[in-house]
Amino acid sequence: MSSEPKQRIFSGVQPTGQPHLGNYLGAFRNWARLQSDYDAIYCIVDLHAMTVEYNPADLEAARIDTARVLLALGIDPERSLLYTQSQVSGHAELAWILSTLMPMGVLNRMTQFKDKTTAGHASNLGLYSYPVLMAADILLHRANLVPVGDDQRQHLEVTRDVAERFNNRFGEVFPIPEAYIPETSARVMSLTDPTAKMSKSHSQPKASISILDDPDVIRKRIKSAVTDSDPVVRYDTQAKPGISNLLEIMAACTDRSIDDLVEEYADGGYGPFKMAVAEAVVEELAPVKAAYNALKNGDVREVLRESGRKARELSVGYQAEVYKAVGIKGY
Ligand code: AQP
Repeated sequence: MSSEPKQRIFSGVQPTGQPHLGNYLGAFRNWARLQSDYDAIYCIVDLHAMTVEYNPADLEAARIDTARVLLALGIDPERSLLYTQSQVSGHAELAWILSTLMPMGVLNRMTQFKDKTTAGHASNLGLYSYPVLMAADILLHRANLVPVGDDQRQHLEVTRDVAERFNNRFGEVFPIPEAYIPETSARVMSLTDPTAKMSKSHSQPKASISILDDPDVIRKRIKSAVTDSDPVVRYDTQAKPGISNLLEIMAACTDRSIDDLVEEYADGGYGPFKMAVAEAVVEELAPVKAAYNALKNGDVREVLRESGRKARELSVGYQAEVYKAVGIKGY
């Protein structure tokens, strides 16, 4: 039997609201699945959530609720760490060091910053340097693999880039992490505008499906999802972005191929197809909602406290290695 240590995975979620179907299919489902083969660290990235306007009075409830959703969908604190970013100061400390290696030209190309500022968010320095903090999250824990949705692909490239810059300048400290992005549903789109991604911060409730929505809400949202006027079910993200999105969602929820679904639903009209998609989503999310309700009185804070303590312990040794490499000696 091999005694090779398991590879490390790291990923994060912002406590910015009720997690949605996109978070679940694009990332969280893989977080739960990968736990048995990897040494997994999952983080509720509250410092990232501060890069856009937020209400301090709501942050604690959002952190706890996000943790509860993650536990409900199968993150197992006996096997994986689950804590909040602000519990471990190494994230912010490493972000500072990495920022000294990050060319502004690289950050100027980030589409998320452009999208968010165009959508009306203030263009503050924290939002601009969001990818640097994300790189620090991943590199602090020496992650090899990062399960994320497609929207984080560009930030992962930046993480790899800054890790290489650091290693070239100061010696081999960081493994170069790989993105782990699912083949279907890597970018679940809004139900009201299928050219934009589903996101927690979307102002229209009808645009997304929360992981905890009641079955009837899920059915209504999918029934009213924006599609097109040619009632043939076929996969074409340019001509039929709404139907293509629903096909991806159904493929991910049923583990069937898109071709297989098209063969079954092509000529039956949009109504029956949408009903089938809704039932697939309801079935996929039902166990998560049941587990979430069962956890309502559980002590989520104790999980965060204990994982945070372990993550802090790990990070101290890792950060010492970084400080030594950059020439900062401890006394
Ligand atoms: N639509 C999506 N499809 C697939 N994966 C997605 N992810 C996010 N949206 C989709 C993935 O979910 C993980 C957590 O990301 P996040 O906390 O940044 O989620 P969000 O929904 O994007 O959050 P916000 O607060 O609403 O932010 P913005 O305004 O950026 O959309 C990540 O792995 C992400 O890839």
